[in-house]
Amino acid sequence: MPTLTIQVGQCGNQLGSSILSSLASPSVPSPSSLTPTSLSSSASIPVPPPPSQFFRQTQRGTNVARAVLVDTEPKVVERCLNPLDPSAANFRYSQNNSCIIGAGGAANNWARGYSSPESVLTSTMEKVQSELEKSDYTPAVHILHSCAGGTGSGLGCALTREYNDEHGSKALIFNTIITPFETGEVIVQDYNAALTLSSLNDFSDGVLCIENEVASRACKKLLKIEHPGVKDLNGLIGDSVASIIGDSYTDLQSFNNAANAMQMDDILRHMVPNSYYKMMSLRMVPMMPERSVEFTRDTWESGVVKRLKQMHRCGTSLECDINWRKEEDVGASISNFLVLRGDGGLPRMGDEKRTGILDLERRRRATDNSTAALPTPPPNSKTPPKAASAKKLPPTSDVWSVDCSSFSSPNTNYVDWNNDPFKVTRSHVNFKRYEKMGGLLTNSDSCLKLLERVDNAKVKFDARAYVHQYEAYGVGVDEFEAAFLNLDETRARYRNLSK
Ligand SMILES: Nc1nc2c(ncn2[C@@H]2O[C@H](COP(=O)(O)OP(=O)(O)OP(=O)(O)O)[C@@H](O)[C@H]2O)c(=O)[nH]1
Ligand SMILES: [Mg+2]
Repeated sequence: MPTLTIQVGQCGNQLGSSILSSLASPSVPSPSSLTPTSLSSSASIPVPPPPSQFFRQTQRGTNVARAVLVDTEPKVVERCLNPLDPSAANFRYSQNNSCIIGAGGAANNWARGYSSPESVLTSTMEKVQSELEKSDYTPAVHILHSCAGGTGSGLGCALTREYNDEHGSKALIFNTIITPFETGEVIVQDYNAALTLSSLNDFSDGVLCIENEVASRACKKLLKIEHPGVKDLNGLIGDSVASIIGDSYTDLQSFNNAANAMQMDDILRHMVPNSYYKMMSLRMVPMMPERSVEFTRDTWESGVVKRLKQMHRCGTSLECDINWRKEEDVGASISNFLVLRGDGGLPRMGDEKRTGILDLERRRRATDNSTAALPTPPPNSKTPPKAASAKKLPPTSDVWSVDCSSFSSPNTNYVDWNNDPFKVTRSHVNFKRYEKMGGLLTNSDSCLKLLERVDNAKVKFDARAYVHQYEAYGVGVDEFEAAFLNLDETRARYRNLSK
């Protein structure tokens, strides 16, 4: 079943491009997925196609995103449609699927984006409809936008409402939103964020909130990028989201058929069993500089899964903030969805038994000029080349049998009204260059920190600061008060989870 991506505003379009590019990246099938014939043959290792959920393939094999691009200014959409270096792109958008409405943006005003003329919504929904007609089912929709600007937040919410009105009975809506840095960006960002969250509470089926602040910290602390730019943030966020929504399976038997892959609808149904609780957060392990990936060996239970569990336990988004002394979950969870990708590993240097695979891999990379050379530590790398270490290596394990019971009840603190709070899916296709990786989607009271930021908006609102700018587009005192009430109720519900 397909998933339609709708990218709205600057952030939505740039981020959508990164997520789709990550989904379309050639992954490395792990050794266990190779048959003896393919190991001994001189053919290169087959690279699995990108998930058909998100792409159509043309007869010439080009991946075309099932996506609609929307903005109120042309620059970003045009860059998505016509990348600077088309030969480096691993997918493309359909030129007909873009809607550039107006010319000057929505001036960081949620109300201006939300109250876009009917014709704007109609022309966007026509593009959506024409994409829907290319598939047999009404797809789930993934809507991407920031919640600080005017177009992504306001128009993104209006499109969510519109899709819900037209297709809500048949299809689910998943919003991925970017929350702004806590200070120093748009002066009315807290208003825009509050109005966005409240509106999505009403019309979306699930909201994944990603904080720019956290992404930036991850780039600095884990990817060792001194001054991360938007491209760095999007690369990291794109990988994290793709690690969750890309094809994964409940067991090895279902792996052979792409139709069995976990779909966006399945993820939403699992994550949001009760429509009063729609907010999700995301974690990914490992995050490390590209140059270090090749030299790192990890384990499953005592590595990837244990670190994700401890991050979940202490409510932190990044591994560098783990507190290993915490022995119990700090809060209560409604649901968790864990995705494990990879296997016992790409061949290790000097592993005689795997030389055949190593040769194949070397040959494959030699013909793939978009990938790095074979393992040789970069001259100034500060990361110790763990892979080349002569120390005892962990035994090769199999992703299909990794024990994830630390996420099951009672090892994790779940609400007692959800009978099926934990799901794990897997794939032995490696995610990009990671030998083993895990992504974790969580619906828990960890969203409270974000909801507390709404208080900043209330302080401004009490002084009626900038409210007239919103009134000019039909969002006045009553609408603000209704939004704050909506979010106060959401906050109270999440708070009560731990009581
Ligand atoms: N992670 C990430 N954040 C972005 C990106 N572009 C903008 N932002 C954030 O998004 C917010 C601004 O929203 P934009 O998406 O630029 O605004 P817009 O939706 O185009 O709306 P207007 O320009 O006001 O019409 C700020 O918090 C930025 O930090 C991006 O590519 N990636
Ligand atoms: Mg803009």
